[in-house]
Amino acid sequence: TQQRTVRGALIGCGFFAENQMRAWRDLHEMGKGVEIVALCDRDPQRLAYFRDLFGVEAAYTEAETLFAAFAGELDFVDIATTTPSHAALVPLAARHGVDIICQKPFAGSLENASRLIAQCSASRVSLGIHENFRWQHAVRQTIETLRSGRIGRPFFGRISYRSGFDVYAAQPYLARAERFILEDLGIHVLDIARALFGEVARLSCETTRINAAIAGEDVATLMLQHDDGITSVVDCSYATRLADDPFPQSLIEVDGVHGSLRLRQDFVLEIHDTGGHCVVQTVRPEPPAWSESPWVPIQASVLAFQADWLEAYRQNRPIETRGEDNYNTLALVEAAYEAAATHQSVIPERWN
Ligand code: NAD
Ligand code: 89Y
Repeated sequence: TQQRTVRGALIGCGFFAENQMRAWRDLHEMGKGVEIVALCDRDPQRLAYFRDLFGVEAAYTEAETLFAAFAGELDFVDIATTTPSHAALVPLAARHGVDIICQKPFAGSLENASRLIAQCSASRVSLGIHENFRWQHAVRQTIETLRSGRIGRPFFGRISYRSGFDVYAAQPYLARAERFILEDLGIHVLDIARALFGEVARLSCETTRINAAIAGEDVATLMLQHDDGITSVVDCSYATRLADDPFPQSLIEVDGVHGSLRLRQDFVLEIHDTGGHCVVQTVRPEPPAWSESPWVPIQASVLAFQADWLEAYRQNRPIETRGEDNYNTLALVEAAYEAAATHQSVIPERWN
């Protein structure tokens, strides 16, 4: 039987949303039954650019107008705007009864996040956060190998993201943000830490700024103590000069009681056992036709995240990175800023 087409609207036609639109179009062309039928951006030039690029005629500069025009005709909204708009757009979508995907960093504060999660729940709409790094193929393979039990119970982990890539060119707001690497990028790496090792009981963090031309911190080093007794180190930098810059790869080490995992640069996953043997797997992402270097792992993960969201929608199951789950990742970011300011370890808040 033919499955019903799931109809969505995109709000925010900026730099990153282009990936999201291309991924929705791929899913449509794969016969997955999903379509973006309306667009919104408060900037008429960005709106016109997306309308022409993706051939979506219904285009609005105000989200209210879009929802009024499509009353009862939308299944979901994909909110791809930056954080300050979430507090107004999420309740607006919830009031119109549509399921919601919202970009990270969600909501801007734990208080806002908590309120928006409650409003979505009261309106009986799902809230999924576009947290795609745990959907990067190499990261996912590492998570699944660990979860398979192949190296036994883990006791140590390190997730390392060090680059000197000029992220400010495409995302100039990052150079102006008082909070930079932890909120923009560390949030993803901390989410990978949760996906690998579970919730965090306490953490410590030190930060610094190397690039004098930006407002926030561009280096952060954290130590996390997880509920299950695992210790992990998360380290992030956008000030690291390397001839073979790994942007945007996260490199991962996990030591378990029966072996170790090493996710090396360029998509090599090593699985070491207790006998001194090592199996080497290539975990390179399948590049979408529209992907371009060096963004391929992220672009492929956008497609993987949205494919999972669509499957979850059809199966009526929650996605991994639903609002309540993402609250605990946001809480790690908040705790990290507090730990860096006080030089004390901090117990992160947790969704109850
Ligand atoms: P951007 O500034 O290029 O795009 C945002 C767009 O939203 C702009 O065109 C702006 O006009 C529009 N907008 C803002 N508020 C609006 C409102 N109330 N109504 C309608 N339109 C509105 O930003 P970007 O670089 O595309 O980033 C967007 C978000 O995506 C950020 O939160 C960023 O952190 C996130 N991001 C995620 C990833 C990832 O891998 N998940 C990667 C890059 C960026
Ligand atoms: O905004 C960031 C993200 O979410 O992934 C990488 C990025 O584009 C720059 O740090």
